[in-house]
Amino acid sequence: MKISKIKAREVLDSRGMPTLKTSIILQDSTCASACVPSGASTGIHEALELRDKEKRYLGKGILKAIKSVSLIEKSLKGLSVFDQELIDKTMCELDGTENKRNLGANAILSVSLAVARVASAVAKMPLYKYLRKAFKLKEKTYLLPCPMLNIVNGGIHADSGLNIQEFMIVPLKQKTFREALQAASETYHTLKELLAQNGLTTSVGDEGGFAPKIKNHAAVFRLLLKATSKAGYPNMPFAIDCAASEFYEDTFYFFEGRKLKYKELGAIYSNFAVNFPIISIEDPFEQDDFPAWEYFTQKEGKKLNIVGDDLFVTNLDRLELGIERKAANSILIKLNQIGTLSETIKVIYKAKEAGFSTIISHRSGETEDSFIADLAVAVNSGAIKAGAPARSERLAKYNRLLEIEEELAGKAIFAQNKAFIR
Ligand code: 2PG
Ligand code: MG
Repeated sequence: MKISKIKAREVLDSRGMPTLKTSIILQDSTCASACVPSGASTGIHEALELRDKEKRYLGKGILKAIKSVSLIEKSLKGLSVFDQELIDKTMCELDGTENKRNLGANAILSVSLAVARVASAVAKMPLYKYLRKAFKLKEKTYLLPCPMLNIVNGGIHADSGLNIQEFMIVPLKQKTFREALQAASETYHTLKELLAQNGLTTSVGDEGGFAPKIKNHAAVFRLLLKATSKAGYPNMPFAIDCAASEFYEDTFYFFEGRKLKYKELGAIYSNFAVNFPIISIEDPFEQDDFPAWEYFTQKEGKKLNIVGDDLFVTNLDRLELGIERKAANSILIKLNQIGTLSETIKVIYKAKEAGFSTIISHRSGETEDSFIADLAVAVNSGAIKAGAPARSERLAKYNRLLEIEEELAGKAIFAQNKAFIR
């Protein structure tokens, strides 16, 4: 089935900023669309998100990226939608740069995802099943990913004053995805009550988590412990995303009002992990501070999941460097950090081959698109991170997983402890 038309439009994301929604129309009029997300704590090595840098939308318009899609349309017209890898390669070649700065990774990704979606419609397959077929993935069984839900927002996603960007709960002891989501929701609402009782604000940050003004990180963990216990889930583990590049300058980390060297910061993290049920730490150090990452992975890598987000930016070369240097043991996967579905899948399988765990992730600026839910199931990623169990752009992903779990009844298992097993 061949591509006849590609149409991109400017829509708004969860922060009210422009992003692309792109539709692919086939010769028989079958049509499907995809939206792309947008980050705030972006890594410097990410593929380029093309923005207009003009007056409208405070420079954040994406009309230039829409023009890129028109150029892409000319090269892809007449190609079969089932040739996902050829389509992705054609777009990369048309762009011709390492970081997709000509056409923009946002433009390219919107087409890449819409192609997969329309192809799955033609194949009359759910997207997760189609992705397995299109990329000849070997998995035979299905794993429902364990959700990692960010229920307290800090860093640049909120004005809470906390250095750590995300405090997540990880309901991996539950038996099904549905039960895990229920446990997370009950904990979230219990936390809301506790915050109110303590005179703290219950307004939320960009990813739907609460954003109370608590300067002390340990106090947040204590509140989370209270919330999980009171909600009836006393053994629920936690995870954090430090997004440390945001509080790093000139070899120092500015954390809780102190100026620290990486070993001192590592000791604070280790201490958190002794005192609280933390199982996973994302971006504990700056994106190019390899000595810090190596040191910490050597020290804590047997006990903790150490996740590279800004470190790897879903980029094969960065991941290979990290594997070689033993700089982490887990990778966060974001489609828009690299810009095509084919490249993303390659990175996921490289990580798996190296024994890394994989976490499929949303961005802080999201849309109603639930593509990442299907992607997580297609590749049997043990985990998915899609924000709080609140706000529709976050729930679109979790609700899609509820649907998939139902569809795969008896054929799929919930990841539980397999989420991070290497
Ligand atoms: C992260 C993400 C998503 P952003 O750092 O992991 O939670 O944030 O999209 O702002 O980069
Ligand atoms: Mg991150």
